[in-house]
Amino acid sequence: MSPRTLAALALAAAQLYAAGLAPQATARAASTAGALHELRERLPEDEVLYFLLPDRFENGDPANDRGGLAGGRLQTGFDPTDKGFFHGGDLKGVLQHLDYIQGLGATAIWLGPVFRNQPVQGAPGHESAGYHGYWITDFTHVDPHFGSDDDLKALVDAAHARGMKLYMDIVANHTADVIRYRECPRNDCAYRSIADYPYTRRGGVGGAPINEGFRGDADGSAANYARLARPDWAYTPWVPAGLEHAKVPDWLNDPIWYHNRGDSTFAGESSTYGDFSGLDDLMTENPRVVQGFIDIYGDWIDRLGIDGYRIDTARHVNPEFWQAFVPAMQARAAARGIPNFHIFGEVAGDADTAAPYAQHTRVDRLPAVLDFAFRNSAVEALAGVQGTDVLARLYAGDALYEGGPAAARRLPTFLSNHDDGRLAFLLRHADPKLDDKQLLARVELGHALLLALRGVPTLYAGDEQGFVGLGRDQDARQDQFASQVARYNGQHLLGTRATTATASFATEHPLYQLVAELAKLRVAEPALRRGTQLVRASGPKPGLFAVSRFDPATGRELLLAFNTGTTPVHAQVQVNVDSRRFLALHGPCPAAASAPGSAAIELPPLGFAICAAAP
Ligand SMILES: [Ca+2]
Ligand SMILES: [Ca+2]
Ligand SMILES: [Ca+2]
Repeated sequence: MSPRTLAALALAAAQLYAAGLAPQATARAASTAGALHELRERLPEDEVLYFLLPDRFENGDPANDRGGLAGGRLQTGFDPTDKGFFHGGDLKGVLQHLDYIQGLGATAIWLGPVFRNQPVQGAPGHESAGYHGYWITDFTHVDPHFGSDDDLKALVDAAHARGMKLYMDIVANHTADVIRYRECPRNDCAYRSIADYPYTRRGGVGGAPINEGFRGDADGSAANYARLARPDWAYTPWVPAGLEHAKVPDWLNDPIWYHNRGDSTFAGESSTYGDFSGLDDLMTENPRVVQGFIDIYGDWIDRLGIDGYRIDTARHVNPEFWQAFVPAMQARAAARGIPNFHIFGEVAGDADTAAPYAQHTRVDRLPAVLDFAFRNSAVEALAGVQGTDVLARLYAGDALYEGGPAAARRLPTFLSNHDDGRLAFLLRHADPKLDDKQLLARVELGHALLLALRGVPTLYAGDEQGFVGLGRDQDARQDQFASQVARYNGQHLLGTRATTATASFATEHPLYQLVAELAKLRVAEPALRRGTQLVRASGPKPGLFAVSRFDPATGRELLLAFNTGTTPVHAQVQVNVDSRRFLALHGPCPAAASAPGSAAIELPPLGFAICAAAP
């Protein structure tokens, strides 16, 4: 019996079970309570994540498309023909497609940020909208473009009732761009350093004394920060008329809680103290700011009973903030009956090895970071610009994470995202000669790596429908409901004749089918979720990459073999001497070991196999 048949039978049994209970309200309530109990017990590494931006997923309520605002697109932010504006997707739309998401094998949703945003930002002629959710003004309510707080509660409850978790996407580094500086009418202030513009002088070392007695951020006490009275050490911040109370909670409207040093160059000191393209950079060293965000995000845990937080721009916040914030969120969740609340930070980077990311699990004490090292290594291996040893080096670095390889199993791994582009785009960019069929084969192999290797597989909505994209950022944020963006709709999708001009929720799409098969296999096999991983074969050229993963309870070996090359692989791969026979869970597996401790692996170009060993 193929794993796909097994998974289908299991799903059918679950549906029959649910149908049988449906008429009986008490039984249904018991079933819902059971689903909640079961999901609360699951560990972060047990999940398969599905990441979506609500604006781009499904429009469940056209009445909220303009967010309750009047006027044109520069007032409402709504223009479904422009890739930089709101398109109409919302929380009711996500609710409508929970079957689709669960059918894909996802067990948890990472929802892009849904807090109320400044609808439109940018210099005249360069405006775009807060459809992505990262320009927050009100941290305590859902943006009306996405629906209401009650819609979010309904979505969380519906996900929980079917055993799925929901992770929210949060920001503590910055708010929307509301604060301006008198010195820069075009809102393009260069960064001014602490050495050149100390906190205790007005506008530079020769300026008038201000904030007398402030000892700088080396002293994190409330008493020290109480001496910080004037925010004009580097620039003269001001808030435009009408926006004096744009931010909620109201304390956020005072410039004293911000760095006010101009735009980050993303290097040196400015990486944590500078404004991210004008976004107001919070003074996250200040204990008032720390407590303010503990209150804000603790409250969402209390209100909704959500299952985790993805932290945006985590690397641009000082480590001491996370050292206080993370344990506070974990304690809040534990008190709410959520023992396995997951927290992972976005530490973006180009490196394909662990060190630049792992330091944030040791210094900042973030429990996990998004695994950019996996993404970069996988793209290099799949593009053929590196041998499979890039993957071996990646996993050797698991020792660097706080908690070592066990902690590495909790890193959300991914191939595509909304900022850095989709896998299919990156592979086509690396080799523009690849045709759709060749590209699809590599994207399929990529998803096999994602779903079978260590880490928490994180699917980016639309990849399972063959979305490619024409670049990064807005060009990687195609609509899954019928799009009106000509640039999106002009592109071929992989594995289908459809384009994004029609809705993309086809469960028969080959990528949807493959992901569903492998995600369900992962859920069924503890070795793929919680098992240790041992690299068995890698090399300096494209070709064989093999690992073994071991069931944490029984020690049973699963041999995983991948061919990143375009010629067949014939190789002997080391296995445990007790692994004498093999059952194919996917792809071609040998029936038996060739000799104790060695199995013959045969893979077609870009093929892969998952083989379960038996004595
Ligand atoms: Ca809508
Ligand atoms: Ca600003
Ligand atoms: Ca910052």
